[in-house]
Amino acid sequence: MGDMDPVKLMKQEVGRAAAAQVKSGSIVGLGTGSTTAFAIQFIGERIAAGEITDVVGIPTSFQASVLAKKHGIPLTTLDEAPRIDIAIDGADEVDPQQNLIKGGGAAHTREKVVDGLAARFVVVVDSSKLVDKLGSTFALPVEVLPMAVAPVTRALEALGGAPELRMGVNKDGPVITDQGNMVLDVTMPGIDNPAELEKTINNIPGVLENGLFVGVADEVLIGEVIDGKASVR
Ligand code: ABF
Repeated sequence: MGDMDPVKLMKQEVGRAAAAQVKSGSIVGLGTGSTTAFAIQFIGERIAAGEITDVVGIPTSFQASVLAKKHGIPLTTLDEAPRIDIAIDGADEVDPQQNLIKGGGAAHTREKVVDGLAARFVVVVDSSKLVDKLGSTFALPVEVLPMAVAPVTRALEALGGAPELRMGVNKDGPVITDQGNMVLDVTMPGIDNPAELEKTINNIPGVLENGLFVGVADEVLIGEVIDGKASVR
């Protein structure tokens, strides 16, 4: 396996497998995160090699836009695109029903728009993201209007959550999303009914979107390393 870190190898292989599903003429939802970054790279390589043509991307974040431009994928918008044929995106947790927690990259609001519109939403994860119950390893991200952080915090606590304002890399200030909002990461002991919780949280005034993606994924590609070799299932 050479000296490449096994997690990076998993992400690379699962990104390659997702990119292989993109057909000529497709409108592709481009997700956010380090695993999807490989899928974007490999889509770009397939375009450059002439393997696929007439592919355009719809980005889910400024990060996805920058990567798409770097790898030569033309971009369009939801105003222009009549449809989205396939969306490729990462996740922070995947349960046995293929429900997801997303938002580790603070991009889940635009991701849910794009991933939800896609005819086919393909999730790319390494095997460490698989859980029996959502919320068991990853706090649920909730995008919140800055003026409403305090009341939303109280409402999430009333639901049994333990919300924390997501701070930036330098820890001096909060993360600001592409929409100019803040993120509360809510530790929830195992989520029993993600469909109900997703609706309840989005009904709290001041909440833009939460990271529960219930019944959205069509396929989950799982990268793993077996006997030193990366494989995808
Ligand atoms: C993004 O990808 C986020 O929703 C999710 O948190 C993240 C996963 O990142 P990575 O692939 O880097 O683990 O879609």
